[in-house]
Amino acid sequence: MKLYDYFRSSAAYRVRIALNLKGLSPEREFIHLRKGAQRSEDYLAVNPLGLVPALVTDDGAVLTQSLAIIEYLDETHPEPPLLPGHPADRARVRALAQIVACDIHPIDNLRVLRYLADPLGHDEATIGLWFNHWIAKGFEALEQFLAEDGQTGAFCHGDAPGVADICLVPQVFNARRYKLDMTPYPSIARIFDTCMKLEAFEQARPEKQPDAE
Ligand SMILES: N[C@@H](CCC(=O)N[C@@H](CS)C(=O)NCC(=O)O)C(=O)O
Repeated sequence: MKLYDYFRSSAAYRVRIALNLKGLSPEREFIHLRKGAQRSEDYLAVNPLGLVPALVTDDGAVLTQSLAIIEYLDETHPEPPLLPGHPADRARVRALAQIVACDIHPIDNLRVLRYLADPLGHDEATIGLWFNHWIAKGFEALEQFLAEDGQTGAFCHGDAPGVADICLVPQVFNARRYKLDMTPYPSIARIFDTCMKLEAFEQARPEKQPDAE
């Protein structure tokens, strides 16, 4: 297996956590997003989206989209499971994960932030406001779902880490980078702290990656 990765990519961070939870260590190639390597001819031949992560399976299939990759890993390496057994529970976990992966992350992506700067002409402070505004909007809802549902345990769903936690942790890293006040989100902060006590999350953090700057 080979993972196309970048230390600061939160979508790649999700996949790194899932790989660690499954005890898998694929070969890795680092795509320097700030230098534009995601738009190189070589990488676009792997992933025409020009985004990381991408995972090449042992059979040579190229998988894209972090959540699709994580579900592939979960189906091919079922232990420990990253989704619960009951369909309604799986839907809950996927919904929590998608608050981050579909509603927050895409509008705070590097290419969006760059477009806000050029050609739209917004300065760094305004772009910081945009970034945190959309995280706060998503976190308000996520916090409510977590705080008000008895199915929330030590982690987003029960007492074992799963797909929702895998999405939550990298998004909290992004929020911290832009100094978002986390006090309105005590459940998110508590689950983040619980996750970071696990080696799978800790070893996948951006600063611990070989390409970290
Ligand atoms: N929906 C995709 C998002 C992937 C994505 O947006 N990756 C970001 C890094 S977190 C990226 O490659 N950005 C490069 C760019 O914006 O040019 C997934 O979940 O894998």
